[in-house]
Amino acid sequence: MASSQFSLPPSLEASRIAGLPPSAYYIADFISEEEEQKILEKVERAPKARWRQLTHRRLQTWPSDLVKNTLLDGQPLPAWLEEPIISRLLSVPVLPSSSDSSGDEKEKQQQQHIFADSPHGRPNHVLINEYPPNTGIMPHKDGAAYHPVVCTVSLGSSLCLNLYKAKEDGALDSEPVWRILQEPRSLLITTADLYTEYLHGIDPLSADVNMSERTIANWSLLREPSLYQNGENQRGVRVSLTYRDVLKVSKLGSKLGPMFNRRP
Ligand SMILES: O=C(O)CCC(=O)C(=O)O
Repeated sequence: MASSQFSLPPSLEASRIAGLPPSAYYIADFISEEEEQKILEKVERAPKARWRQLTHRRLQTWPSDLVKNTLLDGQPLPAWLEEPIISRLLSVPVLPSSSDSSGDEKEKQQQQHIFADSPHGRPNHVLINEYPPNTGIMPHKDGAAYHPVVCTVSLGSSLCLNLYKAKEDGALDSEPVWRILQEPRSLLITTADLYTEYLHGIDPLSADVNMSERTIANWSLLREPSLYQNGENQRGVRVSLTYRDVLKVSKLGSKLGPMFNRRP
């Protein structure tokens, strides 16, 4: 049954996408419908200068663009991108706590969240992408600027993310190795090998087709698989929030003052 409330698993392990290389997690109801609406309003009301228009897609970067893979320290993320998403993200341990834990150290490790090993212990950067139907993003890797943990919250509409394996010669198979369906209000986390070894992309389609338990890696974790019983997902406008920890943060931004790297 569809839920308008958020619902978190006891640990990410309970939301692991089976069959994918280590590690990907999918939480269908990461935020509530009300929270989704509030964030969509904030995205929509951002000053025009915040948007960067690409050929088919537009995007916002918060708190600012990277300069040579570096975040110029100066402004924090705005409150509406921090709460509730980041605190909720950090509240879910990666592993379940076991009843026979012996000693504090083991207990501590089990309670660690997904950004525990990242340089800043939390995401410090958010990319907002808007995908009307028939738009997507070319297969790519996210590169060296970020700690290899990517948390994507989807808003507004569902679509499929494709994962590709690059061949030895760098060429790409035209068919993805896996597809992950991202429902509105869901959180997808990809890490480790999925970050470094595989490419991800979104086909520019009006509808995702041929979807089933066999072809969609996270089918068993979907909120409402019954919506896609005919194998199709008609796309609406999907907005994604991609949370990452930028490895290099320069103090230069704060020294030069807020006017330097400020977007409105
Ligand atoms: O919107 C998404 O889910 C993917 C975004 C993405 O791949 C990127 O910004 O690098």
